[in-house]
Amino acid sequence: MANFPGNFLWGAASAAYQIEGGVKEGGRGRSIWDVFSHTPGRIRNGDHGDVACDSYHRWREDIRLAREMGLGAYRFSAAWPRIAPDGDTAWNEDGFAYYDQIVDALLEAGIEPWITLYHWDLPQTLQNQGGWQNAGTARAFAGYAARMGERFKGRVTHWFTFNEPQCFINLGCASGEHAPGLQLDEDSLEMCWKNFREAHILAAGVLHGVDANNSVGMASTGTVCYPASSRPEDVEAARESTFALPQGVRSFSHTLALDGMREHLDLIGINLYHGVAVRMGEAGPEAVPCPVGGPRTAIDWPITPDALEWGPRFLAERYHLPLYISENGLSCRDQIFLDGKVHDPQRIDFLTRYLRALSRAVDSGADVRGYFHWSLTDNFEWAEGYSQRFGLAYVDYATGERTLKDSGAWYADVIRSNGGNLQAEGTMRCAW
Ligand code: GCO
Repeated sequence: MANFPGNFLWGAASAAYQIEGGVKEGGRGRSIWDVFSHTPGRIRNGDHGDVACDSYHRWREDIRLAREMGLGAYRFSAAWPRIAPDGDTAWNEDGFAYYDQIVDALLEAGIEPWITLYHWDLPQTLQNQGGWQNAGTARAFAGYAARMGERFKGRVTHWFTFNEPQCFINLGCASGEHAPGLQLDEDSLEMCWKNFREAHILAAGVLHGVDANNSVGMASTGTVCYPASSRPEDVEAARESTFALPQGVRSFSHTLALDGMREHLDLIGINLYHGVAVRMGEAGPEAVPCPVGGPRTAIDWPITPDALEWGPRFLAERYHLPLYISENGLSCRDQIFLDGKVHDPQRIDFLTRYLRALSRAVDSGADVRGYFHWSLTDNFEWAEGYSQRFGLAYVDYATGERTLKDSGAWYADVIRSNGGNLQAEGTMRCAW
């Protein structure tokens, strides 16, 4: 059974709007998520990100947690409206200064900062000018990327331009479940895709121009299919279904973001939470439904560890680029127990299964170089508000206090042993 390569990168991830709060501080402009979350009926329970985990003030505590777990890297996003409050070239020094502190503290702690430039918080001013339907947004994004590259040159060398274009275009502009809450027609959606692609290509170009050492990727998502059995025809059915041309705008496919982009990417980030079992039927590939009463997370996503083996394998075969799992994790109904701790055996069990699957992908030769757990702390889960807890650390939203969960201590062991503890019989390591 596998060992992860010696230089395998173990990290955790977050995103600005989900953790920062401080939405009116430090000269930050408004983003589409500020407006959307304050529109009645959009977010569960009327929640919003005005305070969130208050990481705008408590970022030191986040880094302390990261250090305690021994993370090799922390993937976080910069809020574009902190850097460019109106999305134009009126740069906001306070915004840069906020991320300066974080980057410097991470480096001092021996943790690589990996910055996502766009985790969905478009400056509202740019939305008012057409948002992703407007080619000007792509040019503005490239300007922002250039400034970020210059500011962090020599300190940050790993960049994700975009997080999940499949989501911000489909959920944001087609179904309207996410900001900016639009329901555009097919032609307009096509414009969004075109402008996003252009934005990535321009930004990758400027980041490489600023520093030849920069590695530029994208965090992509999509439906991953895995074979329902080891029969070669089921493997073929799963491979085919993972990349089948998407039917209609609601389909989430990696191909939408990654096909044709190879020369503009140094690495691929895969956000992967669950997949679909597929077998070869009489008439072609067919999905095998999840078992009735089968395991599911608190957000009701099925628990399908094999997806973390086959997703990376299929993407490695198709794109031939270094892969990082840029997000994987689950929400649980976490609580503080009477002993003051947060016991989350479901998370440890889930991660053990998924990381064992990932090690099989590595064994098979897929070039997977790192894993970022989603998320470092509990945070604002978009349309679900604060109802879903994905963190390795629990956040008491009333006080802002963070408590490392059992899974956080366990993940520290994963990191220390480079995955060695995943192979132990049974997985439970609970203090109770
Ligand atoms: C996404 C985002 C994250 C989510 C996470 C859990 O994948 O939607 O990248 O911001 O919080 O995936 O849903």
